[in-house]
Amino acid sequence: MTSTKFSLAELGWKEVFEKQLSSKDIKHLIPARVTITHRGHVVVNTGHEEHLLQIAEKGVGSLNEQPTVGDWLLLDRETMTPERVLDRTSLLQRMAPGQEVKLQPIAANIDTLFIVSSCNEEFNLNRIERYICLALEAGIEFVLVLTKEDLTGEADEYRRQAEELFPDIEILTINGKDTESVRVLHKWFRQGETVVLLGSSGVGKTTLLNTVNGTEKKKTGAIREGDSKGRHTTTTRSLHVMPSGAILVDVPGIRELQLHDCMSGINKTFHEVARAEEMCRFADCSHNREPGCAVREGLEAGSIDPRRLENYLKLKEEAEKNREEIAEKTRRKDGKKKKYSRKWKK
Ligand SMILES: Nc1nc2c(ncn2[C@@H]2O[C@H](COP(=O)(O)OP(=O)(O)OP(=O)(O)O)[C@@H](O)[C@H]2O)c(=O)[nH]1
Ligand SMILES: [Mg+2]
Ligand SMILES: [Zn+2]
Repeated sequence: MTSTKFSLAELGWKEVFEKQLSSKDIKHLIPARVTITHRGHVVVNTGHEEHLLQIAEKGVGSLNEQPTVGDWLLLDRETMTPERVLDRTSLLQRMAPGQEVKLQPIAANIDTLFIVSSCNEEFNLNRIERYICLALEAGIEFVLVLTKEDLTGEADEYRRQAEELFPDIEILTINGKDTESVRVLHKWFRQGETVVLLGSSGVGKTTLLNTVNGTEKKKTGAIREGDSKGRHTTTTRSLHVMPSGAILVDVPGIRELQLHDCMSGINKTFHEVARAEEMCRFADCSHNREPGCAVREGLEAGSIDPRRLENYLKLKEEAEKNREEIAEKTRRKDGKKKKYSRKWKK
């Protein structure tokens, strides 16, 4: 973000945040929005100035939550140390990649998710469904943005396939490098509203941001020839106020979006499968040989797509497994804490 000054409203401040401040808070604390997250520290903007804050990576330090891009923090007026993360209007999170069982916040206080995918081999219906689950779980609007339409004669075919994913799904095919072409996105660029761009590396998230912004400030990278896989050009999450007044959040490419505790999002995304499943005679129906299996009937009648059924079952299992693992870890941690506090009391 540049040094331009903003009002809090321009940074996305809303009444729901204002309401969380007591009169004592207003006297001693000032709000600031997280605009950049690095390992171990974040950059926040108060509207007047930017501050670099150290955030303990293990545990949350003195804060009630680990802040992520888009979060609103309250800072001590005198020392500028963060005191509190305000309750979020929405939170996008996933299982952190790697061996350790933990959650990773992606972005907070988001109004719209742009699921960015491109009109080439990267396009994958199963993957797009993961992002839809994430948006519906968080209760935010989503739009499917298909980039690189200029590189293919088959943009309409990609669009046609994606139309099957959700009733009235908004799909935009664009050339992210072209100012005219990205104009269709402006409908979602409302003053003070925050849009996050998520998708695999190389699909053109930063390019889109630059075109909308009318600058070439942020680095974009050429993708490797042959496999259409990006090089992970963007390495930090960052929040940008656009000339239109909208706020765009750019995130490094996501290799694997592992869902956590996402049942409501999954049921909404796969509404036809979930509805059929409810009508199966047995509550624990495996949809194989049981009599009165509405899912199998749906498959035979053609009202359920076998690909969607398979992805639904896979995501459900994954989200449930991750939920259990996180819950187990939290129990273990709480157990440890209790043990220590007991020792302390003796
Ligand atoms: N022809 C064409 N090229 C595009 C389009 N969108 C992006 N590109 C190119 O694709 C490459 C990757 O774009 P980036 O914007 O860096 O991709 P990204 O999604 O930000 O990637 P990460 O930061 O790694 O997540 C760059 O060479 C862009 O110029 C498009 O719509 N049409
Ligand atoms: Mg990028
Ligand atoms: Zn069944």
